[in-house]
Amino acid sequence: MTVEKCQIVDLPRINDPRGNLTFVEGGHHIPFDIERVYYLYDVPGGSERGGHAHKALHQLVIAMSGSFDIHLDDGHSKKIIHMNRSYYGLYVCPMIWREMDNFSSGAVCMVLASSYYDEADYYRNYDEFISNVEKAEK
Ligand code: T46
Repeated sequence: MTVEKCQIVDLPRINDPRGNLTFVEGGHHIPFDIERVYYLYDVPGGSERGGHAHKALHQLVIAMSGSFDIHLDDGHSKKIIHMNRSYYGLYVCPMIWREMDNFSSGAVCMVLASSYYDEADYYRNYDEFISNVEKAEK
C-alpha cells in the first residue's frame, strides 16, 4: 500500500439554487462498502489528530465544513493534502500512517469507514508501523 493509492475522489455534485447536494455510494464512488460513519467537530485551534495507521481499514475523509491538512506516510513516501471542499473525498487505504492538523475554526471532518471500530486494527506506535511495513515487503 502506498500514498499514491490515496487519491482525491471527485464526488457527484448536484448544483441547485436551493443548495447543492453531494452523495457517496459505497462500492461505486469508493472501493469499499460503508459500515461506519464518524466525524470530528469542535476541534480546538492548534489540535492534532490521528497519529496512527490501520491494518485493514479503508476510509474516505471529507471536509464537510472548513478545512484541515492530512499528512500521509506509507513508510517510504509522504504527502500532505489540504482538505477544504465537501465534494472531495480523500480515499485512505490500509497501512498508511496519518496525522491531521491545521483545522480551521468550525471544521467538520466526516469519515466513511469500511468496518466497525476495532482498536486491534490500529498501529498507534510509529516504529511498530514501520517494522510491519518492512515485514510485509520481505
Ligand atoms: C482516523 C482519523 C481520521 C470510537 O469509540 N469509535 C470510533 O469509531 C472512533 C473513530 C473512535 N473511537 C474512540 C477511540 C478513542 O478512545 O474515540 C477515541 C478517539 O479516537 P482517536 O484518538 O483514534 O481519534 P483520531 O481523531 O485521532 O482518529 C480518528 C480515527 O480513530 C482514525 O481511524 O483515521 O480519525
